[in-house]
Amino acid sequence: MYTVPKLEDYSAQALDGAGNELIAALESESAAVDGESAAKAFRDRWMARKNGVLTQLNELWLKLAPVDAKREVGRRVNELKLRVEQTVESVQARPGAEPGRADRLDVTLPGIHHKLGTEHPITRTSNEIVGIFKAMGYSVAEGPEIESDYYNFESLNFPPNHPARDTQDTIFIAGQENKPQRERLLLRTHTSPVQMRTMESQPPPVRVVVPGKVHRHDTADASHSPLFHQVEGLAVDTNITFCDLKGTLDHAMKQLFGGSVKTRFYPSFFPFTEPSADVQISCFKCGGKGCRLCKMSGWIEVLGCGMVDPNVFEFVKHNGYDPKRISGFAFGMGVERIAMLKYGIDDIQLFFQGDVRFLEQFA
Ligand code: 2NL
Repeated sequence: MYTVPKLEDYSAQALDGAGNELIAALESESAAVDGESAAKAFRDRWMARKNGVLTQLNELWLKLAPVDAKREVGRRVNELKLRVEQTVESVQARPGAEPGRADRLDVTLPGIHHKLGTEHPITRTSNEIVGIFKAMGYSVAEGPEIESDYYNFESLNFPPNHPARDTQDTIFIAGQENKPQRERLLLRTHTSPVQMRTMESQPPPVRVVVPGKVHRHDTADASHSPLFHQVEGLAVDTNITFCDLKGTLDHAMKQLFGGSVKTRFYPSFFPFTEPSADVQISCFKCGGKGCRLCKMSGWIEVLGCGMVDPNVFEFVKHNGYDPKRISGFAFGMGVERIAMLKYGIDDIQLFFQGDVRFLEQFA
């Protein structure tokens, strides 16, 4: 440990040497300071009025200096004093040196609680729907959100320029005018392209459900969103009938909304199914008597379905889908719509805003 020596030689060289020794001690001791109490001891050792290093410099160097050296020794002592004060100040400004930090660790305090995340209600609803069909032997497929015109439209019996395409409010990728129409890229408006890809990759029998994001050029409001989620399904085999469709979807709706709901199949139109139907469930809120939820009708529309149009099978005929030999049904539902009904949510935007006050209600 450094102690202030008495000076015998007052040459510039000797004063340099003594000053450098003091600075070296100051640097190495300040580097070793760790924590609040060490910082305080460091300050006292160097700056205490009584017996601090600076006081000793005054006593041993300045006061004992011969008259002709006093001026030069005083100048050097002042420089060293400044240096010591700056070092002490910087040591006390270190994090952990100020009162109440590193030296006051209370190990009995509770830990920092990190909140666990949870499944988004759309993910949960999508998984629940998919799970109901998995339990009936369906497999699950996913596919690209950027699709070709061929898979999104042409192969699904929307011929080029057919007005049914207008109902899809499609978002197209720009700058593809020089490509043949069927190769032009777009954001898929439904997950049906994945069923077409499934039929291309495997012969019948097929039982598959396809969850995923879909896109429509819609302005957002309480019931519309330009991005939403679908679960579609497809069953193809020999002798698949409309009865199979009804039984399957009736079972799925009872699983989803409760055993006491009834279903009815209301005539509709989709380009890719013939015949087509909208599926309605009896109102699970009023039991069919009529209320605000079912707009006094007793019935709520929940999905669309139908028997796969033979024109669709023509596109995959070479892969075992000869419409003379096989038949199939298909269906599609909007996941947001199902979730809004199940959880009594009146604004679709809540699913996309990420407001924790909304989301934590599903935790
Ligand atoms: C709805 C209606 C539907 C389909 C989707 C489909 C797929 C293939 C062949 C035939 Cl590959 N059909 N999908 C069929 C009927 C209805 O969705 O309202 N979705 C929200």
